[in-house]
Amino acid sequence: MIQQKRVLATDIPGPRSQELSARKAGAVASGVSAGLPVYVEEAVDGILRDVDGNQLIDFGSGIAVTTVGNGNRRVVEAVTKQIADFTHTCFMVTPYEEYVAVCEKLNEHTPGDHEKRSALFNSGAEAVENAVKIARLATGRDAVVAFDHAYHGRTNLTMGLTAKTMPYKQGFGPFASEIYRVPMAYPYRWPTGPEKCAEEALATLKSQIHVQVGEENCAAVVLEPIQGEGGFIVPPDGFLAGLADWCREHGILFIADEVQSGFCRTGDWFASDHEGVVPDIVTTAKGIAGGMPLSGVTGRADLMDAVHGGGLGGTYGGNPVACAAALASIETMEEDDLVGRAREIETLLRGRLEKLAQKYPQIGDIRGRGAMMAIELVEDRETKVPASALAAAVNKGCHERGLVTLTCGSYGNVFRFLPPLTIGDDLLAEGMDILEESFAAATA
Ligand code: PLZ
Repeated sequence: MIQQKRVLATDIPGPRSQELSARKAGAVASGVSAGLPVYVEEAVDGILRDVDGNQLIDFGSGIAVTTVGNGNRRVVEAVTKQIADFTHTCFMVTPYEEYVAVCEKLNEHTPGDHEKRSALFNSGAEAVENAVKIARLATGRDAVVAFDHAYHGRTNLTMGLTAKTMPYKQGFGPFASEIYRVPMAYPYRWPTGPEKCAEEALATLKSQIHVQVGEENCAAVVLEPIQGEGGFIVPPDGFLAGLADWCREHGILFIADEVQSGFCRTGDWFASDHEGVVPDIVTTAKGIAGGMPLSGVTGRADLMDAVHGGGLGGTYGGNPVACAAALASIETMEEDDLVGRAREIETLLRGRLEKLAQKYPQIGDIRGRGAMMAIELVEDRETKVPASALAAAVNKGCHERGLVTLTCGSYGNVFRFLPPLTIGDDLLAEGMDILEESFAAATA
């Protein structure tokens, strides 16, 4: 088993990775690009080992997926056993217990103690798409409200819900109809300042929907309780609760897309828990299954059960191997208190980032919760002009030094931290040292 230690054996990417990149160019569609083209051979917890023998510290978790760590013992054992038992029957043909057990766990851990039902799918986009289908059927309404900076996926409906054109939507239209976009409560960039953000964002949303759509035509509002790809935007206290209240008042369903923010990531089971907000429907994926493809839609029993038999499904949704991985991942989260670990990681990262911000005025904002933290880079703190080139340079610097980092944000100027929750404090601290070195080099 590989040691939890950074190793730089060659330049990054090394010769073997470069060879594979050349092979990729001849075989893989160029629309599928790689942020850090090192080819991984093995990974355990916070370390990825590449084909050149480099060992990189992982601050990305494959975009918030390997929450319980790569090579997690419980996941490996559960998956191995399940593969030996059977790999597939299709739950819609001949069902199996693992699917039911995952739905029970989802019903247990998602916000609220009301009667719930769940359905399983393969990807986050598929979960969001099904949540909208269910909301439309249950309400008999068409319109769906989405937010600036939102990311919900790459299928036609979820592309339409996603805000950013390049690279997600450019050239891929026409998009689905009946999607209405409203401003996101984005404290750092709210025109009149962060204090007024919650109240004014809610007022704008209410008035826009009233005038342009009509509340009675709205099936659902879809929101990431902490926005992911759009820049780790944390809405100000009161916004989610106010939104949920307004939805309830008008019979509009509140769909929380917790695909990125869910499963202990933010120091709660779900980001909605932070303010005690109880969504009508929650979508989950990523961290649920330790790297196996699995997603879920969990909602009020009356809504979920409104759908006719055969109305929901798919060949692979809730595949038994993915379900076995999910049960092992959730058990790990429960038994190893990964909610608590995410909070510890926040303390460590926040402390280091605050120090870094004293040194670099380009760090305009530090935000996030738990192990979902970010810094937003700006040209200067007055104008807040996005420093996208600097973000790219720091990112490249981290990669060259053996740290896997990711950027995000509508302007590409947000640097995000998504380590596996099983990473050690030593690797976290070393990662922050590397970030500091990369900042120094990029601003020199
Ligand atoms: N909802 C909130 O974060 C996926 C996308 C990476 P899928 N985010 C990473 C990329 O560039 O494709 C995501 C998300 C939220 C939905 C999704 C979609 O999940 O499993 O990628 O379909």
